[in-house]
Amino acid sequence: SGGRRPVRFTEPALAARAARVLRDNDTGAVITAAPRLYPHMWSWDAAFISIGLARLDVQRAIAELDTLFAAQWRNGMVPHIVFTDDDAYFPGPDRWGTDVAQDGPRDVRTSGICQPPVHAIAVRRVLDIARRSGPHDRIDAERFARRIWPKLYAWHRWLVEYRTPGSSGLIAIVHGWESGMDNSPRWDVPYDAVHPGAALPPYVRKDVRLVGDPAERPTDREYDRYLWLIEEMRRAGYDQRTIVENSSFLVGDVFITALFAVSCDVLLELGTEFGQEPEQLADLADWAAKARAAVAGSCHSVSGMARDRDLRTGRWLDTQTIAGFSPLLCGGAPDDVQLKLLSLLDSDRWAGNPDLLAPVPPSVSPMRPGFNPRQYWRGPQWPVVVWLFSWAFERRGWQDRARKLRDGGIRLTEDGSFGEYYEPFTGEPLGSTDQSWTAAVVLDWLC
Ligand code: 9YW
Repeated sequence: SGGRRPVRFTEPALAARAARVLRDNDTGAVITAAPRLYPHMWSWDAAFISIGLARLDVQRAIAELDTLFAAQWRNGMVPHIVFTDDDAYFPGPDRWGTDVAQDGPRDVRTSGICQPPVHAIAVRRVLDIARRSGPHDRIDAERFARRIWPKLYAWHRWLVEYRTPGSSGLIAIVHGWESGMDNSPRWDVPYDAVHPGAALPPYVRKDVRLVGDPAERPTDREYDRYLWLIEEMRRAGYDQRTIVENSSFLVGDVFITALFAVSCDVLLELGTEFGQEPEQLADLADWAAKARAAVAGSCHSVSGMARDRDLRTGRWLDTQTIAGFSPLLCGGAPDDVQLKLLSLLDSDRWAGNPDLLAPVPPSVSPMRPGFNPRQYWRGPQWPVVVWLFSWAFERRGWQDRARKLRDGGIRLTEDGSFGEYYEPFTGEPLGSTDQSWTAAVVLDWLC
């Protein structure tokens, strides 16, 4: 390490390397999230991975999403991890113990929580790529989109049915892992109220041995809380209503809510094209509108930044992180708020900070106290988050902004390491290397 980046690959060489990462991480059954650190299928990783795969092999992209949705719970939840039989990751299936769940899938073992709903976005992207790549791919991808649509609808309905408690309209998470931004300072206040009981079974972490420096990962104190929440869910038999009612962590996640809004839009477009039931299409329009209103309603009156809400205490969470820009993903905020957010994004507090190697937003503002340029979701840049904003900006018709983020994303990743996350000032890759979703979004940018 040492933060030096001697190598800059040309775009064709970078694309070839990205393709190789996806092939090397392919077990034959799934593409693991990362070679050693994450030897299983993660839900939102699989969505991004399928987008990258579509550039190489549409069949393989479809297979990946089919595998994920084969693990969908009978109540509609798409689980955050689908386990392979590798035991190098903790917590594995035995610790989760979801076999007790009434609604769990029968043939595979999974975790008992979910991750951000970006799957409709992936299906749309795979379909668009397949349509351009030839008649066979087009036919296969259209059949696939028709076939997976009801499963996507059931997944979205699960989020509305079980995860919109209270009146904020925000989609609630019951574990920081559900946000995909595990140890983001967004969750510090609600995690302070999680008190691991004496009954927390002992455990040994495996992640800290697999990265260059354990300080790039969450702390042991954080892990105790992560594991305690799993313990609570196990005890509740993974019954959703009980969990949402009693878990010591319940937070309205504004970033997930924004992604949900735009994913509902996309699913509505697909459903309209493929002639799905009018009532279901109406549901999607309704859910999108409500989610969008909830995101707009969370914006701080001075900064304009969107906020999460602690649903146990009813308090807004004011920590300024990348999630504050959620309204830019889904739209719906008043014009003055949107302008404020765009100029904040461009400013030296965020992507315009002159010391950044690549002008893309870090996970936390480099001007914020507590910003840590090397630790996970507390400061580093994550290519996959950059991809989401560039995709959303393109969809919103902001071509120049989309292009700038894409170019910044390439600048960040052109050393060819496909880091899990990056030190924003030096561009040093951190966490895992050869991370599948990083390779996938780079492929999408380059093709
Ligand atoms: C963990 C796989 C996952 C991502 C998450 C990220 C990390 C797993 O890796 O969590 O054990 O720390 O936070 O968003 O899906 O890439």
